[in-house]
Amino acid sequence: RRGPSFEATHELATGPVASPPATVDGFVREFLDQLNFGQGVKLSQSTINDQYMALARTVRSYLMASWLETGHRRRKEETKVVGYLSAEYLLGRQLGNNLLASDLQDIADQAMERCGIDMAAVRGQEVEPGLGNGGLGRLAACFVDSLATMDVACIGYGIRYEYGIFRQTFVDHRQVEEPDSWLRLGSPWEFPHPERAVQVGFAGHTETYADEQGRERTRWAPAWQVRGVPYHYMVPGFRNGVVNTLRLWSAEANQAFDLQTFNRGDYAQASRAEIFAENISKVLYPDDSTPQGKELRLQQQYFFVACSLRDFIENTLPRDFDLHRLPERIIFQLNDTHPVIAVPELMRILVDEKGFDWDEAWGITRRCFAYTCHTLLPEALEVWPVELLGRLLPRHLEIIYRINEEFLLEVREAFPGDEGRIRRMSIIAEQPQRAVRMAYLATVAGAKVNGVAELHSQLLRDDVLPDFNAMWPDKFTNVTNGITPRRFLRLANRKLSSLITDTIGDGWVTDLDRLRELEPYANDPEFRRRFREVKAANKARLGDLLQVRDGVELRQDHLLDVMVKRLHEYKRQTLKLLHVVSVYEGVLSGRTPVEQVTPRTVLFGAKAAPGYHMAKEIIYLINAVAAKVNTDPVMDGRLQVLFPANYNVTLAEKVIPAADLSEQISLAGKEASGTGNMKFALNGALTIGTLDGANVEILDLVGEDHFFLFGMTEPEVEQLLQRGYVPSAYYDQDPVLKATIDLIGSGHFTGGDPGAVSAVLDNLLNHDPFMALAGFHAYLGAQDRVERAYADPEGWSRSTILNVARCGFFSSDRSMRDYLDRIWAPGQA
Ligand code: GFP
Repeated sequence: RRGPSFEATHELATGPVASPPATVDGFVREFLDQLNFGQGVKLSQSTINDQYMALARTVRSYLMASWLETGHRRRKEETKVVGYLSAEYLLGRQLGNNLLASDLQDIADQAMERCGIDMAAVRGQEVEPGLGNGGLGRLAACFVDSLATMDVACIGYGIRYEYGIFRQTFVDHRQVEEPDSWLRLGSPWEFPHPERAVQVGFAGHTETYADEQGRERTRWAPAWQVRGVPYHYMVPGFRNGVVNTLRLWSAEANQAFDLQTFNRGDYAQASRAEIFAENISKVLYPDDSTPQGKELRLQQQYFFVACSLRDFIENTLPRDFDLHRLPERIIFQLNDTHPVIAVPELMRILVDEKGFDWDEAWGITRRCFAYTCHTLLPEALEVWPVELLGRLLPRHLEIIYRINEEFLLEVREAFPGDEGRIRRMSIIAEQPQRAVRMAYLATVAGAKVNGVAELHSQLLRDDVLPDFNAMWPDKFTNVTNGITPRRFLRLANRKLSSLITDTIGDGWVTDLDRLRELEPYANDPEFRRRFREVKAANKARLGDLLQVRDGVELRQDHLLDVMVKRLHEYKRQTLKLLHVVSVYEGVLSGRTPVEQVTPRTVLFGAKAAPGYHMAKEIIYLINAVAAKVNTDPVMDGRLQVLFPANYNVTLAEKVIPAADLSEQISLAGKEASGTGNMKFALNGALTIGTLDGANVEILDLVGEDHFFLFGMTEPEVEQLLQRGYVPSAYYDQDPVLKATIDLIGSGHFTGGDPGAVSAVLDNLLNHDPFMALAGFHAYLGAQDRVERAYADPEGWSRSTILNVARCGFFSSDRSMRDYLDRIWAPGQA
């Protein structure tokens, strides 16, 4: 297929596969081979996309030997595997990460230069696979990175959505969603394996029959089937020769189209089956406000776990493997409730297909799953109406009923006569409609259940699943989330990385606790100066990007105050906005002389779920306020509000290293953990935040002097709720809050039209479920402290350095160690 270099660098067929030589020459040769023989173009005629594809494939070929070797070794050693089941992976761009992991960054830079290629432009060509919504999906991506770096056997299982999270644009200040066609130009990182496709059934009926020994058995006769085609992605560890696999499933019709119908000329009808099947993996989280949407979502969930279980049992384990020993070889980690239908699926495989008796199968199943909960919001705990589940997966519903029946017997035995408890704990809810509580099913089946930060795990035990905790206290544990230092420090913040490495060596990249060694340097004026230089350079880099990407100017002399995360009321973007408006209103009304305003740029990044009306109204209001504040001469340019559209991982990598202030201001008891909070602290921003999620642990580690804490604690929130929360009382009593809200309500930001903001204001004044008004006063106080601290650059730098030095705990490598110790430990198999 290729030129002579192929023979020279690869042993064919018999021997191990070797990578091309890691020299600039070797790289150039491989790259040109890929361009010529892979893309079919000469360098002189190649487009940027050709160059990107060829470069990606070149990097791939360097990782290939490690990938094959890792797979081979895992099979030989018969290691226990972590099967991470996640409906989302928010991977970010792959090229930079894979160059970093394979230690080819410098070689690639030189090779491209030699070929006259603009490396930055080539990197910019990559469209990130946005196969996730927010924190949960990004966490999955961090976890698989860490597991590879720690050489833990892991297969990440998920869905290869043809369209990831929508591309956000703003039209007249409002969010408009466009399809994210990330595969339009092809993805060089995926390896389709249609020959490993598996069948997945849906609907139909179940029937009983007598087997050869005369035992009564059940089988499921699905009404229709689709093919799940796996696409493999490399997950390289950091320079350790390990490459794990991410296996994402794509749905295809068994029969592409009906030829007879096609020949009759009815083309639409002929392709119906194809369209129907392919819809399953078409879009990430389709809007589920319609019944059709809900059903599709359940189809997605069952589709990917059925494919994954089948793949592991039939294709990954040795052919003659004794499934009694399954827990020795796999632990399926359920990333939230989306994959929980895997529990009855494994039971179905064991009982119906493999002939296990029920108790035996249940004993195995209970040791093969563990469940991570990521929320505290009751509405985010999935339930599936019995009617829908029974129609789509009739056998699974029967199995769930039986699991529930036997579980409730256990409860009765443990708490005799406590019928109230039995009703509360049932996996089947009776009100408002009969429905399966997926979190309960996961808790019953899971060997362990964990929350994602200390506070969250505690609230999970006390408030969300207290009855289960009473029954099985040992089942519950905590693993505080983490982030990968490779992508979010080493890759995103090259300058800070170099400074750290120059100071303490490079061991921190895989042992983030070593950042502690930076602590003494917080007192070193020269180090502080260099630290500030890094921040300034990152700010300039972000400024350049925003100029090109969004046509806006980032003021380099401003405090950069950042709130990036998905748009949700509980995260309280409105509280941040009220602060902005209050600063503006202060100047406008003459309360504050403009010279007293700390020059500040507030940068928002957020997408609202397409069906979440209030979130979209808040986006509108942010944009409307920005338009006014940014241009009103009264502010003298001292307050800027930027809201670059389409916040994603790629943008995050530029924004986070540039930030001075990190906004983590959710109402206490609502944010399960947060992971953005960790990324900012590790990149030298100070946090203004509440005692919520992992903020609590950040505060513990960095200390109160280096964190701007404000707001109620979770018990205080509860007390206020008990007393009766009346948001309008805060409005009536706090003149600044009143003036702020009145300015918004006057239509000042909306061309004189107060109606345009009434939904948000009504909600705030009359409901305010997340207590933004109650938090306002304390928040403004904390912002005053921010400004005083910022006025002392040496003190501020000292704090930021201490944040970096003390946050090594938040490496996802540590999270993975905790999962291994507390959940996946081989002893529990
Ligand atoms: C969810 C929770 C966060 C948590 C992440 C990861 O994030 O508090 O940090 O999961 O555990 F809300 P989103 O997917 O909702 O952004």
